[in-house]
Amino acid sequence: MINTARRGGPSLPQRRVLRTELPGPRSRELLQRKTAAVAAGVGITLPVFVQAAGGGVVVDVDDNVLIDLGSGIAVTTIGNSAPAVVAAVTDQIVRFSHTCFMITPYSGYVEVAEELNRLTPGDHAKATALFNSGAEAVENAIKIARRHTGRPAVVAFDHAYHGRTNLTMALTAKVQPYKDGFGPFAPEIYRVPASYPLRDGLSGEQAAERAIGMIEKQIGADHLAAMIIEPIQGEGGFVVPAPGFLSALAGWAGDHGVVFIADEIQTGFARTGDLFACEHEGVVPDLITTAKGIAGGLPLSAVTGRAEIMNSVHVGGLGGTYGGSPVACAAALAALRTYVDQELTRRARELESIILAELSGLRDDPRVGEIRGRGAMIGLEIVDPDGRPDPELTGRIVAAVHAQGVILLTCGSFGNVIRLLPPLTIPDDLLREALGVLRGAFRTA
Ligand code: PLZ
Repeated sequence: MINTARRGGPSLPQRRVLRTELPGPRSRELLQRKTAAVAAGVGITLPVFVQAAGGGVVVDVDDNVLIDLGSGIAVTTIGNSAPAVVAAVTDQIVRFSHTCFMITPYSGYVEVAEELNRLTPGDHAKATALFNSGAEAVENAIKIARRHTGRPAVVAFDHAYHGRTNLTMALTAKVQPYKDGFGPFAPEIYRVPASYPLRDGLSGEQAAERAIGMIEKQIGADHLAAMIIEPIQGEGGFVVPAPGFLSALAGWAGDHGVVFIADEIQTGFARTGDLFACEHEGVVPDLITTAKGIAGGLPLSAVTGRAEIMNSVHVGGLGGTYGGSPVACAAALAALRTYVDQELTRRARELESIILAELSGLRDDPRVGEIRGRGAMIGLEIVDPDGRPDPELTGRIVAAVHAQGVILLTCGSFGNVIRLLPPLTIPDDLLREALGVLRGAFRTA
């Protein structure tokens, strides 16, 4: 039977089906056209071209049905083509597609701002500005922090990832593939060590002391506008800092007039089992950047934070042609309602229990240095017999998983972390099946 599904969403049959080798003939043909037409710098993890997706599956153009453990890098947390998002987008696009909020505004933008002000950590007065991509939100958070403080310097951390634009490349730690040959980078960015319990063995307080000591010696708090940090590092390896690290940094920032920015672009919106990962540590950031899961797959990002910081920018100082597009805002309102109404934080915790139970046998495997993360954001750090990062073995395991029709991503400064980011709409049995495939790949690799 050929799967003729052309529509996605949760009603797609939720089972893995392999009809061809991967990639199949139609995908291979498209891949050739891609190679001829698309800039070579745009890489591909798994070259199966998609025709539909929803729930926990992705259907390719050869009618293979793959299990999705990546959510398009933590974007389709509420599932691909979630019905509420489809309805909201359809309704909006037939009314108007664009006016530019800075020219003639519309209510959707305001409503998204109100929702984000309400949902993000802290009861203080807040304001929000909307943009298109995660990197753009990070850029704007830094602009706002500099305007507010009148200071130039910004601190980022080892293993950080904040984007691919010029300023955000400077904030991002890893040279390959993100920065190689793309300099010079933005000035006044300083990098200090993060907390990486598996590798540094430090408590949260000790790691914070190390970072703060360096900041005070090498930059000086008086010159520092902002400190930006991912509460759980994403691209850097799903590194959960030792308890107390984030709160010690936030406390120090607060004492020195430094704007504390939580980059929750990957961790945000129920992914980690709370609406925002900061909440696990009781940390209330001054500014928070969000994107990815915010709008069910449409491009939208935001900076939300203390009203007095956000509003320190002169009128006209923030914006962009498409920022807070009416279609993306309609999608975001539907997505944000879904997170709350369906209590998806609880669902993320359920997925965490399933994942940890299914992978418990790997805890004693010497090749697995650590299984870590929160909610539906779990990583496995792969190591060699001496405990050093083993990207080569990681690549072999992931390739074996891909060949079995499971979409799986890696991350980590050393390319040795397997990361699980399933959509929260994945059925339990499908998730278990995908994790069985992963266990099988450990046996054969
Ligand atoms: N901040 C914490 O995770 C995006 C990058 C994929 P954009 N992460 C996926 C790639 O290889 O380009 C990310 C993030 C954190 C910022 C960003 C940047 O978000 O929407 O990709 O610009």
